[in-house]
Amino acid sequence: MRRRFVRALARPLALAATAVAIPLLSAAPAASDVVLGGYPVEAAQNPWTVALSSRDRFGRMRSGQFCGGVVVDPTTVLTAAHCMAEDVLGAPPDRARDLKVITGRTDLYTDEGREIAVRETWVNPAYDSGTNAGDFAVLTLAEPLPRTSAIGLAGPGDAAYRPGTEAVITGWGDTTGFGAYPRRLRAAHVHVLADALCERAYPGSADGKYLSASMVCAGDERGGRDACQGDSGGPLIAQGRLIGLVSWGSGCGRPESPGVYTRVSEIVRTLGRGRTPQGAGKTP
Ligand code: 4AZ
Repeated sequence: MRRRFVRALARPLALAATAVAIPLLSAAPAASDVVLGGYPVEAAQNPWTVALSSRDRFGRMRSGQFCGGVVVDPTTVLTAAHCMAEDVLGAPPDRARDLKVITGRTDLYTDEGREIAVRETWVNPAYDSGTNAGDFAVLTLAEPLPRTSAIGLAGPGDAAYRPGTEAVITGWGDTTGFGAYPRRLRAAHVHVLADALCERAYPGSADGKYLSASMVCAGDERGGRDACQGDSGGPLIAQGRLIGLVSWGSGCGRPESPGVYTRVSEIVRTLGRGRTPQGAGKTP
């Protein structure tokens, strides 16, 4: 997944213009369904969904967007640990000088909303890039966002994890699996899937290994609706609570390869043990 993600880095630069001028959507069978299977939404209606930006690394065109994030407290954003990798940022996160969080910007080609500097980054030291377990990081913002932008976190045993629960993902990621990065924020409806489905799909390979203690399986059993490159770190929300962060998967939108999300209840458990900077992990 990290390799795929890194491959995706060059693509937004090369294809952002193409994606708009000649929608690759028309070339992709699953396109009408898509994040993959999605539909356009407004940032104002999803104030907890933020874009992570580095124009130095990803260019100016799409505001430098390269990952998603979730506001969980006025000064705290959760994202994926793999978004903070040195091969993504070009430097350790504390030296990625132009790393910003963008809020309230539906269309990445505009300057609407706010760009906020990241004061501190904390990457889960237990993140395992082999299995992808523990794929989360905590960003502390230099300026606070309104409390109403934050979403509550699912804790251990939360009913929203029951398989079959409806959930929604949001992001500016690839809408086709072929590098069509949209200008505007999109959402897609998926379902929480049984751990057994992901255990079967991901018993352990170069992509990762599904571990139910720290990951959530979600998608569409028929395929089509899924998160994809560029959505990483963004939210999986069910019953009004954050249950997952977009993390990995094999391809995008394939029925036999569901999306894998970092299990938020496990983040809560980890942060609750006081392994993070001050403020991180508090439920809003
Ligand atoms: C990625 O590489 C990625 N289909 C994110 C989500 C999924 C696959 C890959 C899930 O960032």
